[in-house]
Amino acid sequence: MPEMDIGMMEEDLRKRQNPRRFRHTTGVMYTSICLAMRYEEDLDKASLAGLLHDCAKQIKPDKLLAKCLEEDLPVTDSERRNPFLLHGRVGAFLAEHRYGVSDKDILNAITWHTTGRPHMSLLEKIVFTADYIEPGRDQVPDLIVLRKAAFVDLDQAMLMILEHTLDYLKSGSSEIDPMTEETYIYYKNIKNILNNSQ
Ligand code: DGI
Ligand code: FE
Ligand code: FE
Repeated sequence: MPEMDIGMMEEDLRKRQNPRRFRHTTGVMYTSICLAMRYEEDLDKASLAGLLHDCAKQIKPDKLLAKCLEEDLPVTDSERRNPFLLHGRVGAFLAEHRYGVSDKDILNAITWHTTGRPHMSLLEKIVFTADYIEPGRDQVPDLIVLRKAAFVDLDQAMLMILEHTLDYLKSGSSEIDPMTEETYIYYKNIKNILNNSQ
């Protein structure tokens, strides 16, 4: 396993990603750090997870699927039809085997950053949210409200992001992955339970 510090990983990604994607990558890293400060998550874990979350994004969808089959990584029917969704899973594989990351929470945050999943850890929610609100993101509705919400109530921000994503997917012809839908229902229920108990 290679010995790499985070600075070396950043330099490696700068070479592999186009400038726009690399800017997004560092945007997600710093936004994850900010959220980690707010919610008292480990800053080093947030830096690594944010930096590496899209480390497989530049790989073409057919190659992502091939890599999963080659390495025996799980692939759902929906992912087989929409293999770009696998950039999280392959990203986690590369984080472990190319960059030497062994922390399961970091690897899970990378794996689940696109669809989310029910019962996400704090770090998983931080990376999922940072991916959506980082400073370079545009063309997203309600960004001002969403950015503020992320620093007030992370589960509320999760719900808003999932709502936006589902609206966006329904307005086009993209297939909704069952995990995105499940995650949405999970966070909607969390908010309902909390609201009803107040
Ligand atoms: O990799 P990024 O572009 O930074 O962000 P991401 O990994 O969250 O991917 C965002 C894209 O993924 C966006 O175009 C919406 C899409 N997406 C999220 N959930 C689903 C989905 N696409 C499909 N087909 N199905 C989903 O459930
Ligand atoms: Fe991504
Ligand atoms: Fe991203």
